[in-house]
Amino acid sequence: MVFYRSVSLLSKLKNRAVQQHSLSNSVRWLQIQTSSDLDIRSHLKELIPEQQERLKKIKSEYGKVQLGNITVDMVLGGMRGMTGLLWETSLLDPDEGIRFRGLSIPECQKVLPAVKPGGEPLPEGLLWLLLTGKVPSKEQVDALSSELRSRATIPDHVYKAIDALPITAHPMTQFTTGVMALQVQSEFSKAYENGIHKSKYWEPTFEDSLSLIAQVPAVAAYIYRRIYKNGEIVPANDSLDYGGNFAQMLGFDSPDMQELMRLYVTIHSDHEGGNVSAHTGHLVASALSDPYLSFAAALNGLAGPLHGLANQEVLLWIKSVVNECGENISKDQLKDYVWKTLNSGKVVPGFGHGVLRKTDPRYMCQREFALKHLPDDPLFQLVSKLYDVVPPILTELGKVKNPWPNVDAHSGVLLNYYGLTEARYYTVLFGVSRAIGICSQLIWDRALGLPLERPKSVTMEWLEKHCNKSV
Ligand code: NMX
Ligand code: MLT
Repeated sequence: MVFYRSVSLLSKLKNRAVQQHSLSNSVRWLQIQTSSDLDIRSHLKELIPEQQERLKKIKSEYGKVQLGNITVDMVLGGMRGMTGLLWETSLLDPDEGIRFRGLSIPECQKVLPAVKPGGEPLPEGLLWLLLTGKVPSKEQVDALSSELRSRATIPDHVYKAIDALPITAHPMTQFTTGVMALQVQSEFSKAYENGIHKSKYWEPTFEDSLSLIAQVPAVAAYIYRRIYKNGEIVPANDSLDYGGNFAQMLGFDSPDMQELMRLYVTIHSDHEGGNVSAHTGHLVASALSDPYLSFAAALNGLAGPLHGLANQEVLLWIKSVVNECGENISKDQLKDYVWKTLNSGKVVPGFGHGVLRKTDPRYMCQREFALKHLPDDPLFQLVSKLYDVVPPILTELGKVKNPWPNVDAHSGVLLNYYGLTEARYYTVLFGVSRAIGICSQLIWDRALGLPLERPKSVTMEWLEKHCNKSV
């Protein structure tokens, strides 16, 4: 009997292993269920020396290989196209979009464990993937879920720090304040004060990162309930997973909204290293600032309208379209509205990107979610019309490098449909998700011993002199 069970388990594991291999060679697949196999720390302990050796080899063998020429345009143009950062957890292809440790979003939807078959991926599974490069089993994801739950209690002073702000303060200001208040518990900063050896930096960074990831949903939910629901707090439900519980604490218990939150948190988590929030987190952490300080800095970048705040801007803009022209606006009226926005010196929020040159796959998977769950929603139909109307107009402008929609063009109408209608809050949701990507990389920053980030800057005078010499 035991023999048959083992054979069937082995064949199941083999099938999954074959499936994994065909998806990506960069994702390793280990499925031996021992108790330490369920503990993500033991995986990291095993992986770190191997990856340190890999980095050493790259440095010694390829240290002098050129990765491209730096032009004046790049220096003046926000370093676009300049390769300058190491970021292990994800890589962005301009045409294909994001891959998390080698896996595209549709691949993650296929292989990461879900609550029910065919359901949306569990964000804890993505966290496991980002940290280890391996697709976890459901048991490993459950173990990580319960580890996160065990770290999720928020000290009272955090609520007091948030309560000290006026209720009218922007939700992102309240969120960053909450994260800064959590910082007093940092294991890394205590360990540093006590003289920890640099080879051990990753360990308290791991502790801080996991606690931070565990705690941000409760802080974010507190802010939502404080501002919009008269401060009536909804307690956590410990039988739920990370994404489901976050929806629950916000006050939404419908299974579809829980699924949306799982998808939302998974797809917003990481977008390689150069985006404003990830880069800021990485830069600040390179000074050995702890994960709380680094992530709070990252959130301040996310709060900018060209970055994460765009999700708020999109829904407000869509609602202004509806206010002025009604839900059944024609494509011609919509064109006029887009031109009016552009002619008043504003951007069309939710369109364009610093790296992507095609429709963002994060937009596409949200569109698929909408087609499945809310095909007749009038705001979804408006978003679909914008998909037809905006790109040709932006192309006509002649200067926009990517006229296609990004992740923020779609998220608001999905949240709005399930009752989370307060657009000013949306960037906080993005921030909760981004903790997963930024903190995963911070652990690797310390494990790999990455140095202080300090690029060279120059003046206009320096550029003029240098360029005069070169012609
Ligand atoms: N609407 C109007 N103009 C635009 C747009 C847009 N959606 N996108 C780019 N442009 C303009 C841009 O402002 C710039 O104009 P100028 O030369 O007069 O300064 C010109 O086109 C060239 O910009 P690009 O090189 O195409 O884009 P860049 O890499 O500089 O910026 C964004 C990327 C994302 C900041 C830009 O496309 C944008 O402002 N989009 C709207 C805001 C948005 O959706 N941001 C969210 C990005 C995703 N996220 O979550 O972070
Ligand atoms: C992100 O998710 O960070 C945005 O798409 C912006 C970027 O990648 O630059």
